[in-house]
Amino acid sequence: KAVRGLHNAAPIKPSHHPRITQLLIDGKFTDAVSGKTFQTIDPRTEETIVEVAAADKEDVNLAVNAARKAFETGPWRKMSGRERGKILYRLADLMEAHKEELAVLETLDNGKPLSLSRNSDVPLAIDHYRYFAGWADKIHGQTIPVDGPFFAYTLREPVGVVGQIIPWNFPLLMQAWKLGPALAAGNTVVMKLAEQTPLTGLRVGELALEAGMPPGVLNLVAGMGETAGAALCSHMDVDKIAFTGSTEVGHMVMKAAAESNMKKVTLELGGKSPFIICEDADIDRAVSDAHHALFMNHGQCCVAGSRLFVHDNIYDEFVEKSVKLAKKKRVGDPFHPDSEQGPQVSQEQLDRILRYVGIGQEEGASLQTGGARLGTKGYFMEPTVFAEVEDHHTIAKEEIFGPVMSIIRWKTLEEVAFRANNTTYGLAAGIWSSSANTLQYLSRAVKAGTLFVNCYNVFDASLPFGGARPGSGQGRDKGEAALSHYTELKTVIQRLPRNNP
Ligand code: TXE
Repeated sequence: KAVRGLHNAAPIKPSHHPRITQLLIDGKFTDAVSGKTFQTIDPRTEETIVEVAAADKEDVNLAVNAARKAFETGPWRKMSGRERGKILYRLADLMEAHKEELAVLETLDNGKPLSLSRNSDVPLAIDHYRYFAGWADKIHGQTIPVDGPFFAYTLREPVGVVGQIIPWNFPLLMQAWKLGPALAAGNTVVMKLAEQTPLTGLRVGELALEAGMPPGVLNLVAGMGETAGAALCSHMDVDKIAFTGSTEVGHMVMKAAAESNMKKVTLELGGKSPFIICEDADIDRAVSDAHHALFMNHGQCCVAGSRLFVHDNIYDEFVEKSVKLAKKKRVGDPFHPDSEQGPQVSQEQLDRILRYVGIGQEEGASLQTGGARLGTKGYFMEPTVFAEVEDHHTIAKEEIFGPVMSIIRWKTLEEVAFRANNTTYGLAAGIWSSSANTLQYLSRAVKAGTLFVNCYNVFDASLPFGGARPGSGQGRDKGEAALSHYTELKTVIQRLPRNNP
């Protein structure tokens, strides 16, 4: 049964409501110093879900002070890795015990289908805490042979007070990607949650306290980027900042770090990921993978396969099948069990997507389906497909971050590899072929931090993730690689009483 049209129906009542709306500072939930709040909006109805305390510079200062005190004098750093790991495992268990509540709050705040929150965001976030809980007692240095009567070795120590800023597209998961390695390594954290989606992050803060995380180890501030976010980036007592968000703000984060105390910086920024479909691909599976690569999470995905390069010989069939799939997509209330696409997160994002659709048409791409807002209430957008997109079109160059597929033609492997790389981004890429030689060639030729081969959107906690080129940022989230950004390597050289035997 199609649920298109449900965007106009009365909204389904969620089974859980947010309770936690204050900032978490030094182990306590508190109002902002200014007493100010902001509204978090239900993207289905455009109505306020709840008012949330709006952090500003003073709150960030308090949170950083609490994190500093907890780092220098609290039990966290002195605790064995195994003890810290136990607390992270407990957090994961508590999240599991409250998984339905977390899924409901995530959908309410972000608009993604409840099935996606339940089957993807929540379990992936829980997995992530468990994965890094397992690392907590396995972070170690090396012994290194040196000339002379010395014993030399390295220690991996926590960096200190870490600032983290996350976006709204995967609120729980981005929180987990950032907190997992930072906490496992013994740092203390001040995290700024996205202003569009603060609800699940705050609830996880409450669960972290329940799991036994000492006060000041995890501080959560909700608030605007220009105020709370900027204050965190420029703070003189923050040792490292980790950011996920737009490339534009990534520049500001780096600049603020450089102009304050030169804190360490890792950035996970935007993308314009190429997905190259070869003529020998299993066409139905490739169409389905390309569909999910782009439309997953309503296109609000930094790795979205938003430059779909399809070989000339299969182009027309591919477009036809892709359009058919997009037309079948069920858009409606994300709490409806049949809904596959809910509303975009905000008016701002919806406007931005519609603007890009207009530019695509003006510049001569062929709109095959969609292209308009659905209904008049809620940020619902029609699944949209453009064909005959050319490399110079704006929609082939800039991140749209919405359910808008752009299908581009190619003819030779060398040419498509060059065109795929002809961008400042390099977050992810996909290739689909049944030839081992072609896959080997493209796997090496295409520049990307993550390459999906005959698949897309696989996000295991153990796999490093990040940008291979400046426009997509620097450093890696996830996997063992993430730990290197949250530890300092200390080299210790000790004189031996006599030369080695
Ligand atoms: O991002 P922002 P927005 C891309 C995507 C999207 C576009 C704009 O293309 O359409 O960015 O989205 C905080 N100092 N991505 O405006 O502003 C902000 O409060 C410090 C890709 O939502 O970058 C939020 O917590 N922080 C991306 C976070 O930055 C600041 C995911 C991200 O918001 C700040 C999201 C400042 N001056 C958007 N200004 C991805 N890589 O997945 C804002 N923030």
